Amino acid sequence: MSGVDAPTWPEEFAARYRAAGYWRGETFGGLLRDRAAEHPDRIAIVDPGGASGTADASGVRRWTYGQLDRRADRLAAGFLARGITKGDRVVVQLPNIAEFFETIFALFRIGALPVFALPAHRETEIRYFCEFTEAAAYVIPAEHGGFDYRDLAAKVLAEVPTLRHVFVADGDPGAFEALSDVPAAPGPIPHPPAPSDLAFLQLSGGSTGVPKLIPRTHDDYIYSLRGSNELCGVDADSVYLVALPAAHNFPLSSPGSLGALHAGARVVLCPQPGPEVAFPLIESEGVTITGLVPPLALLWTEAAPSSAYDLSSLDVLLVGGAKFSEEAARRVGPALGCTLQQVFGMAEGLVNYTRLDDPDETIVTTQGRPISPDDEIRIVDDEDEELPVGATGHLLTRGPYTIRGYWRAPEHNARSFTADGFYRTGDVVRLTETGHLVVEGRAKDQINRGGEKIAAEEVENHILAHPSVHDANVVAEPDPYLGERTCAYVILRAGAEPLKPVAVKRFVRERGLAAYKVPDRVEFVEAFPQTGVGKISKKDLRAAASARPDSPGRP
Ligand code: OOB
Repeated sequence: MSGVDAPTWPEEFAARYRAAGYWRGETFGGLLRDRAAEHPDRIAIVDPGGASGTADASGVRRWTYGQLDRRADRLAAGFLARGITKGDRVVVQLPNIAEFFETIFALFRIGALPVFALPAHRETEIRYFCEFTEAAAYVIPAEHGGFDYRDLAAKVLAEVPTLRHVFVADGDPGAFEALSDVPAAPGPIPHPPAPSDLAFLQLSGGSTGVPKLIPRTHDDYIYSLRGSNELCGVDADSVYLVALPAAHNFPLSSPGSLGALHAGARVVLCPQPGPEVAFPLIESEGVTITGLVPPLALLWTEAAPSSAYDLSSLDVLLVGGAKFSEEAARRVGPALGCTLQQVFGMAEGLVNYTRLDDPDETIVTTQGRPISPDDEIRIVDDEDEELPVGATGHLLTRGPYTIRGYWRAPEHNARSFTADGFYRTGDVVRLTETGHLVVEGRAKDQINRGGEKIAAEEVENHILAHPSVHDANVVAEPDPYLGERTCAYVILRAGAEPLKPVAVKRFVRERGLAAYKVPDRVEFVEAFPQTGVGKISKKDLRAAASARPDSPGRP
């Protein structure tokens, strides 16, 4: 991997990770080729949506490993013919449809880098991803969830000079090119990526004004897949249900769809994560494993006992992305008849799992332990001093699949990584006697809204753009379903027209921000609480939000 766009592992670490057998010199293009050669006729992808192309009588599309491999080859040739080459960035914003996999494997093969946007992102985020990465292309569905992505693409295309292509993967392409028109006869790939090259850019949850981009290599990510498969019991007979948005790191790699494809297993795409859509698919496709954020795990747990569907194929339910309460965790096994596996991971790297054979108490009370014996964990105080085992402090980590820096962000990297390369996770944790981590809180200025991460500063900046607003602070408040929701405290300008909360929400939404970032509650105040040295005290604001008499999270 080139050190130009992001810091990489020093050679002594890289050598160690290779010698230990973590980095085995595999690429994503190669792994699909290998699986297709081993068992071309096994089913790789099941897309129940029947979006387009070959569907069986029920509208379900099934692609074998051989078909996925050939489709990726042909699409790779088509991308090359359109001048998309190694190192080019391509913003991929697709829902859970089969074309997501065809697209990313085609890009992996030619060494172009998918930038994993989420379907919820809107103009502000997409324009930023395209501009910042100088993207050459943008891949969208025509419509999804009642939103027309072609309108969004037209705006972004007009604003971002590097953007040369918009490909529409599903539905009427309108003014753009249909992805299905791109494939061409495969030929030699001029500069195939090396295992140490970047494979893609993942998005950080972030705590700053704009999201950071996470550069992951073939070698490091594939190691995390292999390690995850082993710990989650994924093998060629597994059936993984992608219930969360496919591009997110959790359903992508923990062990996720890519872990399943690495194992030669079957990936079933779930268009909606609610029980009414997921449960029938679990029954009809014999799903064995899936991953959910806590609010969805709660819904599934509540729905399962009275469900008419047979969920007995489900062996493992992974829950992560946000803290899963002990009480909720205890209910999963009895309600769903499967093993709960807690996962505490991050797109920057480190992933912790409870082990399938851990005692029940460990499974319900901890967030697991790292994948790798070479995942280094430090728990430190505010001065970076190591704390005694069992004490609660800041989690720092370094290891064979944790990045050494964000992409093109040297100033931010100086703050987010220690001089010796540990990533400052922003999580506040403690270690149990058994070596399991318990997440106790968070030091980063972020709201974790049921697993969806919101950087307070990003939302504050948008509220501050309102002409009547003097100052704004966004904090988390407890929510019984989501765990946390957002509350914006706003000071209006002296003499400004009084505003209603709904006007602030509308203003933020109309600035083209993903809906999950729009504040759940807006409160107008005269002043913000201050710390002893006159800084605004977010701690006091959070306490105020939690203590409101009508706060839904109040016990
Ligand atoms: C996953 O990845 P991201 O990048 O969206 O968010 C990472 C952050 C962590 O730093 C932590 O603050 C929080 O999400 N988090 C948890 C958690 N899992 C993630 N906080 C408490 N308990 C948990 N179990 O969210 C992610 C990536 C891979 C696998 C699973 C989750």
